[in-house]
Amino acid sequence: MAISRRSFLKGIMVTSTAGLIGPSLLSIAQAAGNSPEGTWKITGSHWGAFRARVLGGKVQEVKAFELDKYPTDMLNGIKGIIYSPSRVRYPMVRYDFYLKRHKSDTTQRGDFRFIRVTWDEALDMFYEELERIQTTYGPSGLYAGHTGWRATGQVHSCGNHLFRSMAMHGNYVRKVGDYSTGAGQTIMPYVLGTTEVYAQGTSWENILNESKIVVLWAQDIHKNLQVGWNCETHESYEYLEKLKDKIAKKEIRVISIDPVKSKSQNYLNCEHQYVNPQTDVALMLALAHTLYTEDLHDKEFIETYCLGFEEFVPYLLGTATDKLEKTPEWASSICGMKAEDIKQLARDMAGNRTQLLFGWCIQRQQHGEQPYWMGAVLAAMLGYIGLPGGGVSYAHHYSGIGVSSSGAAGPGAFPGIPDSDEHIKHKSDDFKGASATIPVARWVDMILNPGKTIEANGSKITYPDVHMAVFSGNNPWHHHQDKNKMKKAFHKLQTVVTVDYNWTATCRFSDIVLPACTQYERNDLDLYGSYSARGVIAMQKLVDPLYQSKTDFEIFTEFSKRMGKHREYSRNKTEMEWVKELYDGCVAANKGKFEMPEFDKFWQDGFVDFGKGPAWTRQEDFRKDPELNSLGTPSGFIEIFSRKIDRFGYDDCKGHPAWMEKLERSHGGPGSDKYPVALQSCHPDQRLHSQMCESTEYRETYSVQGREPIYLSPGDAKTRGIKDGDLVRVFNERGQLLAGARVSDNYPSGVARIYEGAWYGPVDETIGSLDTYGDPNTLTMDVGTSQLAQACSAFTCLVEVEKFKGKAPEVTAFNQPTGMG
Ligand SMILES: Nc1nc2c(c(=O)[nH]1)N[C@H]1C(S)=C(S)[C@@H](COP(=O)(O)OP(=O)(O)OC[C@H]3O[C@@H](n4cnc5c(=O)[nH]c(N)nc54)[C@H](O)[C@@H]3O)O[C@H]1N2
Ligand SMILES: Nc1nc2c(c(=O)[nH]1)N[C@H]1C(S)=C(S)[C@@H](COP(=O)(O)OP(=O)(O)OC[C@H]3O[C@@H](n4cnc5c(=O)[nH]c(N)nc54)[C@H](O)[C@@H]3O)O[C@H]1N2
Ligand SMILES: [Mo]
Repeated sequence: MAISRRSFLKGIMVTSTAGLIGPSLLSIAQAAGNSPEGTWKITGSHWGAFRARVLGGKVQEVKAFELDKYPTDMLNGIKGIIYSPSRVRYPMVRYDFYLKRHKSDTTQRGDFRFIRVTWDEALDMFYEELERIQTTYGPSGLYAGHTGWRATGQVHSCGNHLFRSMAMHGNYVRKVGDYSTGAGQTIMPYVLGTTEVYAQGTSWENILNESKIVVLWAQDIHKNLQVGWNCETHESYEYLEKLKDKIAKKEIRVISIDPVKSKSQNYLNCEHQYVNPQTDVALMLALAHTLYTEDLHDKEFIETYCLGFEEFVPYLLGTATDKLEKTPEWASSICGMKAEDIKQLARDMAGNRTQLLFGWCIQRQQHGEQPYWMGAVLAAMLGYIGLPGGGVSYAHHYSGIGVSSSGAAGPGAFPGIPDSDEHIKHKSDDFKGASATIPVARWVDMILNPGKTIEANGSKITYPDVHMAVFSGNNPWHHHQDKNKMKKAFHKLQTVVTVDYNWTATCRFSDIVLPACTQYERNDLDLYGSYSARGVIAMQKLVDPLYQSKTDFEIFTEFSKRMGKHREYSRNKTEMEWVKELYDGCVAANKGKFEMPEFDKFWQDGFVDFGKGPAWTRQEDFRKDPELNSLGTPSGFIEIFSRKIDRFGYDDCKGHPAWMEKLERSHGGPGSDKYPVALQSCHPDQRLHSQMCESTEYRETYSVQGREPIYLSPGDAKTRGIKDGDLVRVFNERGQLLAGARVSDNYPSGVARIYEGAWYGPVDETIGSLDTYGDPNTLTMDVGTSQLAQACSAFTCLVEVEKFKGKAPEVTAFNQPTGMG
C-alpha cells in the first residue's frame, strides 16, 4: 500500500518546521502519496471494511479488507452508490411548495417537479417552517423521531445530527421500537427478561461442539449476515463453513423450517421442513402437544425455571375455553406438515440437544409476538436452555451475533441530544394531551388519524396532530407498508423535509430535499464487528463531496447558525477533531485492558485489533443459579403464562402463546380465494434494504427487464402462463406493481417473494398508480402485529400475479426530478 499523503507530510513535519514546506516539498509529498495507480485508502461500511484505490479524485477500485475472509459480493455495488445517477446534487424544493409554502397543493406531492435553490435558501426555508410549526402547534406538530440504516460512522451518525439539532430547536414527536424486531423486542422481556433480539447469543463454537440438532427457523443466516449494524467482519461465515462440513459428515442435523428453500439451506445442504406461511405457531403447539402427551418434556426444567405451565396445558389439550386440542392432526391442516412428521420432529428434538435459531421475519407478521413466545415455551419444554448448544436464540443472523465478544469498548458517538437545556430555543413540552412517543410502525396511521387512541404494551397512545415531518438516514417510502395509504397521509402534511444523498421515494414525496454526501466523502471511525467488538476501523474520506452535497455534520452545523447556536452544536470542533476525540475516548475506556496506538498511528494503519473473546453460552448463569441470576421477567423465571400481559385483556395477545387466524393467509386461509399467493418481502441478498438499489451496474446483475425480480414457483408460473424473464403485474386491493418473473424451484406453490428495498417508482403521484420498478410495500398491509407491540406486519400479505400485456411504462424509480428552474 502506498504511504498516504497525510502520513508523508507528517513525517516531514517532524524533521522540519511547517514554514519550510514550500511548494516543491509539497509536490514531492503529493508524488509519493499518489503513485501512478493512485492512493489506497481504507474505510468501513455495513457491508464490511474495504480498501479503495483513488485516482484523479475518483474511486477506481474497491477490494475487501485483508482481515475479512468472507467479504460480501455487495462490495461490487459500492462504486455505483457514489456515482449513482440518482444522487441529490443540489438543495431542491418541490415546485408548488416553493410557490405557496405550507399552503401548497399537497396532492401534487410525488409529481417530482422540483426547483433548485441555494443552500442558504433551503436552510432558511427549513428553519422558518420549524419556527412556524413550533409557534403555531407546539411540539405535537412535528414528527422527527424516525430512524433507519444510516451509514456507519460515529461522527457523522446522521440520525444523531438530526435529533440533536431538532431538539436544540424544540420538542417533537418520537417513536419507540423498530421495523426489524418490533414484536419480538416487546414480547420477550415478559418471557425471557430481555429483548433477546439484540442480545449476544451462544457462541458458534459451543453450537458446533455440542448441538445435535440445529433448527433454522425462518432463518436465512447465510444471506443476512452479509451486513452488520457497525462495520461487519463476516467472521460468522467461518462457523457456517464448519457447520456445512459437520452436516456433510452427519455429525450434526440442521433443519430449515421455512416455506422456501433458503440461500442458507442451499449453501449448507441441510434438511428442509416446509411450513405454510404464517402458521408456525400451530406447528409449535403441535410439537408441544407431542412432547406433553408422549411425556417427553423436561418436567424438572419447567418446575425449576418456569412459571405458568399449568395455565398453558389446558389450552394445549383443548380443555380450556376454546375446546380445541392442538394435536399434530389439527396443526397439519393449517401448517401443511404431515402429522406423523410433526410427532417425529418432536421426538428427535427431545432426544437430542437442540438449538433453535429464529430469524426475525416470522415476528414481522400479524400476531408476530406469538411465534417468539411459543418458541421459548417449546425450548423450555425441551429443557436445553442454558446448556451449550441448546436452547433458543432470536438473532444469530444479525450483525455477527454468535461470534464471541472481545469485551472491548467501542468508540462513542456524536451526541444525539443537546448539551444543555440552555441550548434549547422552544422549551415547551406541551403535547396537548397527545402522546409524545408512538410505536414506530403506526406513524402513518398517526398522521391520518389525529386524536385516535390505540393500545400499546399496556398503555393508551393518543395520536398527536402532526403537520410537519423531517427524515434523515432512513427511507420511509421504502420501509413502510401500503404506499397508497402513505400517499393519503402525506396529503395531510404541510411540510416534509428529507436529508439524503439519493433521490429516494422519500425525497420524491418531500418538499425540501437537502443533499447529504455519502459516507465515502467524509472522515469518520466505527466499531469493527458489532457484537464481536473486534476492533476499530478508520473511515478515511475517499473523495470530496460530490456536486453540492455536504456532510450531515456540516448541514446541521449550518442549520444551527439560524439559532445562533452553531458553536454549541459542533462544540466548536471540526470533523477531524471529532474523529480524534471519539478515538481518544475509546483509548481511555479501554485503558489497562486493550492496547491501542496513538491516534495518528491508528489513522495511518486504519485499524486496531482487539482480538477474539472467549466462547459463551446464553442463559448459562440462569441455569446454574436461577435465584442469584434471575431473569428480568416480573417473576425472574421464564414466563409461559404472563400475568401482566393477561391483565392487559387483549384479544390478540393473551396471557399465554396461542394460535390466531390472520387477516390474510395463503393455503386456504382468509382472502386466499381471491389472492392466492403469499408475498414474502424478505431482506435482499444483494442490497441493504433500499441502499445499493441505485447502483446501476450492480442492479443489472439481478434485475429482469430492468425491473425487480419476483420469485415464483414453477407451478404458479405455469398456471398463469408466465415464463422466466416475463414482465408481470402483481396486485391486490391495496396496489399494483410491475416486476420481472424469476421462476425457481426454491419456491413452493402459493409463495412468492419480492425483496424489500426495491425502489418505488410510480407512473405518477395519484393514488393507485402502477409502480414501475417493483417495491413490495406497494402491496403490503399497514396493520399492527397486535395491541401489545403494534409492530410491522409486512408478511401478512396476499397477492395475485399475471403476465403483463401491452406496452410497459418506463422505470421512473431512479430518475432525477423534473427541473423547473
Ligand atoms: N415489506 C417489508 N418492509 C420492510 C421490511 C420487510 O422485511 N418487509 N423490513 C423492515 C426493516 S427490518 C427495516 S430495518 C427497514 C429498513 O428501512 P430503512 O432503514 O429506512 O432502509 P434503508 O434503505 O437502509 O434507508 C436508509 C436511508 O438512509 C440514507 N442514508 C444512508 N446514510 C446516510 C447518511 O450518512 N446521511 C443521510 N442523510 N442519509 C443517509 C440512505 O440513502 C437511505 O435512503 O425496512 C423495513 N421494511
Ligand atoms: N443481505 C442483507 N442482509 C440483511 C439485511 C439486508 O437488507 N440485506 N437487513 C438486516 C436487517 S435490518 C434485518 S431486520 C434482518 C432481517 O432478518 P429476517 O427478518 O430474519 O430475514 P428475512 O430474510 O426477511 O427472512 C428470513 C427467512 O424467513 C422465512 N419466512 C418468511 N415467512 C415465514 C413464515 O411464516 N414461517 C417460516 N418458518 N419462515 C418464514 C423466509 O423464507 C426467509 O428464508 O436482516 C439483516 N440482514
Ligand atoms: Mo431491520
